[in-house]
Amino acid sequence: MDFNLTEEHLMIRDAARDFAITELLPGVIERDEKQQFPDELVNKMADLGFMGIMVDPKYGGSGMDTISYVLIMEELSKIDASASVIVSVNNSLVCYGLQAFGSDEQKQKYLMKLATGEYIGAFCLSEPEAGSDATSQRTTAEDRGDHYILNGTKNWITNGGRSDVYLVIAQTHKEKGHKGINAFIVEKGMPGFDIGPKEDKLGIRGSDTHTLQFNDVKVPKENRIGDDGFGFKFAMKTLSGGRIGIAAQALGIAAGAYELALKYSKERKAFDTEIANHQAIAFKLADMATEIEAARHLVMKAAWDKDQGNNYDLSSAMAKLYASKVAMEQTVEAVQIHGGNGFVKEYHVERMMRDAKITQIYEGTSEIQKVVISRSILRD
Ligand code: COS
Repeated sequence: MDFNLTEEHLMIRDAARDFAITELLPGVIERDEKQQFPDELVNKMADLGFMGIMVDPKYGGSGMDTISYVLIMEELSKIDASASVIVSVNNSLVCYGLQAFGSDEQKQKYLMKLATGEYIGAFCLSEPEAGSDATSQRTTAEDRGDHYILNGTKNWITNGGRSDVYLVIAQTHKEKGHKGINAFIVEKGMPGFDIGPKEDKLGIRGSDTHTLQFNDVKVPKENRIGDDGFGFKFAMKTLSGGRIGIAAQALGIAAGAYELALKYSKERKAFDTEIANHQAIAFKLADMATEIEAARHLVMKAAWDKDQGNNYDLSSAMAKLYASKVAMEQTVEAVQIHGGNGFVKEYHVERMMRDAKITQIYEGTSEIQKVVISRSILRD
């Protein structure tokens, strides 16, 4: 067992850290306030290879491993969780989904552009009445021979307005339950595909979240991913990897808030000494450091499992469940350590507290992670 990162991993982590500090930090408060999507910064992240981290270089990707991916996600998320979720969705839900399960033609046509950042991608599973209960898809994809006709609504779609390519899950054979579900590649601009207004959110306000409408959208048969009926398994397998990315995002939010709280507690004085010298604060810092380290181990284990070719359904669910809990609890503590300043935007921790909440909700709520974990341990 080796807990050391390789030279290459350290370089990748440092590159992501430098980028986050020099490029993401300056405008992060303003983007949060104005709900501004970081278009230019996404281009810069693409130049660094962050939009196709794990994609094979023959499809335009960086060819890195999952450990590199979580290192990048942690560093970006320490500063700007809105920017990091754009990276996460593009990498682990869209690029990975196409690389693992797409046809060669689909990879040539779409993955090349997604991995280089020329295109941005979105993953469309959630619906007004099917979020956790993902088999109850109401969006329909009627088989018309050489094409499908899509009808329905998708909710809370990250990168919803900004994407060029959308992976859409829909029901083709209702009577077959989850075995009747398919996944499709839908392009922006296909007739009948409409993007609804942008959501006004509590956190990750710089990311672009929309409702999408499909009204008789004609999708060519070659845009179906995998065999007929593979869509539900496609979604589940892809989401298992996505959960590693969101776990790393949660870890980064927690670690970023902790670093700010640690610095603040060594500067701010009360009762004639720095507040870090008061046990009430020192013990909070001790708990934060310990829980963040535990979360990091779970995130790394899940990433390692994926890189080794092990099953990572359980480890990714555990990593997401725990890291998101730590992110939520420890950002609240970071605000508390900052006292009145913690409630003020320029100190960053209030934004981190708001951003943390979504990590307990998207790509499977904490309750769903417990379903996955409990089923796994009861089955074994
Ligand atoms: N990989 C591959 N196959 C999987 C899988 C996985 N990770 N998880 C489930 N499956 C398969 C099962 O093996 C089963 O196939 P068979 O009938 O051939 O054995 C099929 O999918 C249905 O699984 P199951 O019976 O467990 O489905 P449930 O309806 O009970 O739901 C949960 C399973 C709750 C785990 C699933 O619906 C889920 O993850 N929901 C949350 C979805 C989500 O993350 N939503 C957020 C939107 S994306 S931001």
